[in-house]
Amino acid sequence: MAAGDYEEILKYYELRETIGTGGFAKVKCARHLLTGEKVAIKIMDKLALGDDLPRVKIEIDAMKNLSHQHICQLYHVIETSKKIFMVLEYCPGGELFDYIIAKDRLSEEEARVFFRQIVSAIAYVHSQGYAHRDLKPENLLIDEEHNLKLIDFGLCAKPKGGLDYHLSTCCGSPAYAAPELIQGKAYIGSEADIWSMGVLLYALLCGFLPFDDDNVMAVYRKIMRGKYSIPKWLSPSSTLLLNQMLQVDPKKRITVKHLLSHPWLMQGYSDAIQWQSKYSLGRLDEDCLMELSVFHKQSRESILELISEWKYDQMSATYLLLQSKKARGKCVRLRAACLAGHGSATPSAGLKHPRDDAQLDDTEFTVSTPVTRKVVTKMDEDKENVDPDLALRNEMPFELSALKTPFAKSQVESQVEPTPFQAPALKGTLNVTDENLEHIRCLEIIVNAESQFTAVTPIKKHTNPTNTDDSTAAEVVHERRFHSVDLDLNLAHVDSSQKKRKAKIFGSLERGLDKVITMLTPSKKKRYAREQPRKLKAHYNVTTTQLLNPDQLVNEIMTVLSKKHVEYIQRGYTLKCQTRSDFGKVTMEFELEVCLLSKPDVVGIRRQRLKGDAWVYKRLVEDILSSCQV
Ligand code: H91
Repeated sequence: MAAGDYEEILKYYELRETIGTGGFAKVKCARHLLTGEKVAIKIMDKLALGDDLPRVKIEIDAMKNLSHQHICQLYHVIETSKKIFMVLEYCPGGELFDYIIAKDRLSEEEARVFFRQIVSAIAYVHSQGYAHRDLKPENLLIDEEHNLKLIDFGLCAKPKGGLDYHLSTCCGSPAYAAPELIQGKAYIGSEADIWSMGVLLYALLCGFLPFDDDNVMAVYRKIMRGKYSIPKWLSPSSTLLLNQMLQVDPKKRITVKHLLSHPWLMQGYSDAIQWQSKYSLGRLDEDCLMELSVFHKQSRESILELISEWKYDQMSATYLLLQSKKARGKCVRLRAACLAGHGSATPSAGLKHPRDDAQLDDTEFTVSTPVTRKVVTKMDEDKENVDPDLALRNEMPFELSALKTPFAKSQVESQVEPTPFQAPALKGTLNVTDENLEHIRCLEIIVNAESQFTAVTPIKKHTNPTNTDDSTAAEVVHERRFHSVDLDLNLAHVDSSQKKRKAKIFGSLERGLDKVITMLTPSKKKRYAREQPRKLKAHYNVTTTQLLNPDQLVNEIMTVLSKKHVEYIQRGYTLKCQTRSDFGKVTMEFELEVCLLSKPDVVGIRRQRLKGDAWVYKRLVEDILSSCQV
């Protein structure tokens, strides 16, 4: 990344790791310097956006207009000559998609809790004259309180004459697209959203899609017919609701108004779904106003006036983040973290904030010297021994990290003989079809006397202007056509016992690994602190094992990745993986990280999709993990 492009955003935020990419956007985790709050920043490159630039403007306008408890909050928009940054509410629970697949499927009760929130968000979106047009579990995130937040308004529409007016652009993901939309007919946005919600509800209750095929045209044919299977675990009331939503004729489809008090959604609840926004941008919070007023040494009234403009600038962001802090029971307090040279974030130079000596509520965020932008956090603890400039940017070029990061030891070095392990019920049941898996290349890693591991070839950055992430690009060493393993995890095509076994993959891997007995050489356990994998909390994106040797696990995963021709770059205990299409385009990016979990003390594998189709990712990662003979 060119430093100049990020100058403006770095005045207010400390950027951290990339958490997602897709289209022309990259999403990074970051911390707002004044409040210490975690945020997500969607970064778009204007040049790469080209003709899609107006879409981004529509998305930003929509998000400025929409403020709701189940919609991801926009805090700040920064536009520079080259980039557009959207600062958004951070949702630590990640995508609903990952949550569903980790659990196989949700119980009717849990699905109802989530679906009520989805109906609430969509009823509100429609009430504001918008249609979302890209509803899917990947676009619903889980927040700290386990509530859903709708994201990605890039495809939304606000018909000029109101929501009853017809739209004509066919957009969204094929599997969730309404029949009238794929036929290219004029359609009503809200009706198309209801269909997608039907597909979504089916995915929640079943863990797979109602209309699925490797071939997009076949998916379309299935959608047009509107026939889907009803797994035996679906209750009659769930089946009825799905039927009402998945009506091919949009005029026969249930409306959002009827959903608000639908019997299925009311089971166990006494009130209809509350869709009105609980946030009011009109009435400002006095405590937050006062804190801003003290911090900026301006009257309450002038601060109130500035906030009321809702310019989605640093003032809006600071107010909204303070308010969110307060709502979470944290102290409404701004930090003097960015005193020097940080534009509008700067209170009068040389003057001390009246409460600068006060105890900070958030111990993980301690303020360093005013002249640097560096903020010391818990997350930085594991960065000792690292070039401070790079650690500050949180982006280490691969070459450097290969030299500085102690890598998992090679098979040669680690003498431990892994106990062969058959992933129960999985080995032999997975097939990869040629269509399904793209031709993938492999990056060789060798042992280097000095650095333990480093890449064989000099790592070159891709020159692709759209790839603004410094971290993942690597020169490919050799190419091999991939035809060997067959993967067909499309659950619609297998008999029910197989389906069950396949659907349980993430869970069964854990149980399988439980059986593994490994030895750990004490000398290898901890040579120095940075040889350790990260310690993470149990999360549904983490598969637990009962292994004690993380190095062995990393090596095992690397072997499987090479076998499956998935390109990867090793960074410590993280494997950054990618697949490509026949044409060399990166189709999928994901990370597998070997980590340590406590209580019980086990080794885990964290998985995270960064880019690519969620369901294809699911099948591939299931295949990789089940092939790990650790
Ligand atoms: N997908 C369509 O994976 C593939 C953590 C995480 C935490 C987030 C907050 C906002 C957004 C993403 C977050 C996030 C893209 C966000 C909001 C809007 C938007 C986009 C992202 C991924 C990108 C990373 C996302 C999930 C979706 C995580 N993400 N884990 N907080 O348009 Cl409005 Cl693209």
